[in-house]
Amino acid sequence: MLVLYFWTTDNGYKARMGAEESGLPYVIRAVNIRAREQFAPDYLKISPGHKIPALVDPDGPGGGRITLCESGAILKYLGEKAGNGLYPEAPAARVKVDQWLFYGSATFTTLAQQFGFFTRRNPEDVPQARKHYTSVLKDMLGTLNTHLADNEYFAGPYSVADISIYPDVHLHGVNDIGLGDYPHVKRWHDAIEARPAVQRAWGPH
Ligand SMILES: N[C@@H](CCC(=O)N[C@@H](CS)C(=O)NCC(=O)O)C(=O)O
Repeated sequence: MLVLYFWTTDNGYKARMGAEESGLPYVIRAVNIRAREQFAPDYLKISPGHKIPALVDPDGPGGGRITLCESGAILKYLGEKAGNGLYPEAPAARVKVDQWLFYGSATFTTLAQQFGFFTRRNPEDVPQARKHYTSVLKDMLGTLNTHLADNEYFAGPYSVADISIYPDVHLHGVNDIGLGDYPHVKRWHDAIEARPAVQRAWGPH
């Protein structure tokens, strides 16, 4: 049985959405990062950079146990293991899924987290940083909106690429900025939000 190390953050929800969409049996182990549980020596063996999410598969490729951190790598692993189209098999289809999967992991979430820090969590108000990251997030939402004007999902059918972008649109786009200026992002967000697997992933754990 897969074990997903999870906490209720954007990256945590990516992995949980991937697990739910995969249809593979899994259990959740909560790692409370506010209580610094990510620094437990046993957990560091799975996630050397003390981050959630992480995944352990006792039945990995070749039948051996594998451990994995980084939400993008976890999404790709789950998609490949599930073989249900979440991560496509055709090399040509993978090219664009990879592009948007990496955009979600490396660009969108990383910068959206800075927005979250300077608008929500930093006890000191730093107006210049707040203004900068608000403008960065709006610019990225504009990029997403332009792409989604001509595409139902980011890279062909619904895939791990969409999952890697969804949580920060849900958390910061919907709640902080609002999607009124980004109608195509709203259409895409609402379609994903309605998926039963996504409802389960964002539900109680
Ligand atoms: N690039 C990583 C980032 C993971 C990450 O930033 N995790 C945060 C929560 S969203 C974390 O565990 N922080 C705790 C820490 O750094 O000690 C991914 O996509 O999984």
